[in-house]
Amino acid sequence: MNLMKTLFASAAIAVTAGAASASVIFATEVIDVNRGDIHEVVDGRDDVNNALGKADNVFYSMGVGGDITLGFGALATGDVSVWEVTFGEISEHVEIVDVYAIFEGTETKVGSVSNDVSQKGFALTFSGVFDALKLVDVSPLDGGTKDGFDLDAVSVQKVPVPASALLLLGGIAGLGALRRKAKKA
Ligand SMILES: [Ca+2]
Ligand SMILES: [Ca+2]
Ligand SMILES: [Ca+2]
Repeated sequence: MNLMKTLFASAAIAVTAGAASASVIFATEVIDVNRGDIHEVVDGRDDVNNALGKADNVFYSMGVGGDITLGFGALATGDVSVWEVTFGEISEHVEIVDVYAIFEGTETKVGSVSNDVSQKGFALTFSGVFDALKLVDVSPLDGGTKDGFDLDAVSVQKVPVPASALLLLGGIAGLGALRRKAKKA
């Protein structure tokens, strides 16, 4: 096996291993926010910081048609999990968000999350890499919502190191491992 083939083969192994050991991280910053016109101001539900960190039942009400863009302090990939809070009968307060992954300004739709499945977190599968997530409230006006999607928390998978560095490091480390293996055999 020549050097380049060895590098690519071991880099592929490193990427697979990196994905398997990806760690869950929660939103750390609000990059942008536009609260929807239809909303209430009660009990601190207008505090955007309630959407940061782990799910704690304290939430930010997005307002109908509102959006929020969140950062995670690292490059991220899926799964994307979203927690919502609804008090009372969920079927009487239908609330939905569309979720978009943003990488260097380009948006890709990840999927939609409704409040009937996300009270204990709902995971959307997504394999792309992104540096921010945008959630857009698309709650139906006739669904009984008063202030749109009530966002408690969002988690993603951290991409261990910048992909290019991972490829290079993985290739070098893998080469050493292959050499050691070859000596043993
Ligand atoms: Ca709710
Ligand atoms: Ca609400
Ligand atoms: Ca919260």
